[in-house]
Amino acid sequence: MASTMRRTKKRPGLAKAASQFRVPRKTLESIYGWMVRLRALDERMLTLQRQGRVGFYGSVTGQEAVPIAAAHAVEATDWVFPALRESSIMLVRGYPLARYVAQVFGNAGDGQKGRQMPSHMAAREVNVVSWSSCIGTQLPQAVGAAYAMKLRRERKIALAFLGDGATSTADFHYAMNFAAVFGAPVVFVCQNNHWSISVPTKAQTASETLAQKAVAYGMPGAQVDGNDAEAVFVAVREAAERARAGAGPTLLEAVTYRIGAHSSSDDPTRYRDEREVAMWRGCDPIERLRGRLGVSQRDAEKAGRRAADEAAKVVSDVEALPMPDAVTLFEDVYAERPWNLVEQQGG
Ligand SMILES: Cc1ncc(C[n+]2csc(CCOP(=O)(O)OP(=O)(O)O)c2C)c(N)n1
Ligand SMILES: [Mg+2]
Repeated sequence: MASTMRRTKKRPGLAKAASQFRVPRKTLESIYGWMVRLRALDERMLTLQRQGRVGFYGSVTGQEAVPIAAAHAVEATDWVFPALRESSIMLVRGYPLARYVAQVFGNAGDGQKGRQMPSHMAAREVNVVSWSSCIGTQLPQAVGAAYAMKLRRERKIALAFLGDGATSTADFHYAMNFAAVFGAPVVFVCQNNHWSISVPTKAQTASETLAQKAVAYGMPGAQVDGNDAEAVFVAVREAAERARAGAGPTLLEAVTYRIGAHSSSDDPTRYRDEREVAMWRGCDPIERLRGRLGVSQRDAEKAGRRAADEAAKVVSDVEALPMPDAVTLFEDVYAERPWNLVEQQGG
């Protein structure tokens, strides 16, 4: 029996901030600023949803370090395949906040013309692919895109996000397998936020960690503290550079916690213990980076207020926009519009 088992060369380890990359202070300050802005935006948008002004919203409260630090760790030309909580990478890449917020309203300011579910932002201009609500489907798509980049010798990578729940999908399996076998330049970042709606991670897998799943596929895997922005930056940067250099994929497990509800349609008080939430509030990633940077409480509050004002201003501007023009219904599907659509459109 032992002869059929091979000893694995690579063991998942904990990526530490003190690695070969020193994260410049300016980068950490930028990460901090974006995390503060994202938290304020989420608070504003969730309030709007509760007031019935937008239909749905998914916040990332408590998990800001992962998307924001990852966005800083890769090149803007790398392609991002988000799971549920990484749309903010678009903002870091320069996508206008008003256009981003308009997506939630689905109005005339929305680059997606009101066609996607609220909170499912995407834009080709910033290399962020549209995400689908179907868990895990982005993973084989990311691997396929990454493999194409390799064949074209582009030296670009795909950054593919997933939640802990997505590790139970078939898509996860064949994405991981294909990526390792074909050496696709992809970095998988699994946000283990301890819950898949009401299913806790321990009921999701019998593996000790999610990172160790990488070993079986033959790629490096590492667990990283997902509430430590600096550690996330280092881990993603290292994995991205390895992929870029032709050394293949990596699975990172960012251990974090979803402080809020799964989405605006969820009530987590029905399935989880508030003491657990309180414990994780004490590991807040923004507070952590504030301490690391030595930002005073007063300056932090000022930055929070500035971010809240910015979110409120953008929301009031965007909410005043009309619905998308009905004629946009006819756009983007056909290169040459068939006669019956031309007729319906009114010539
Ligand atoms: C294939 C599939 N199964 C089930 C669902 C319903 N569903 C939506 S979100 C979700 C939980 C996802 O959890 P996780 O991957 O941990 O991401 P998180 O929401 O925690 O960020 C589930 C089960 C779905 N959308 N798609
Ligand atoms: Mg989860």
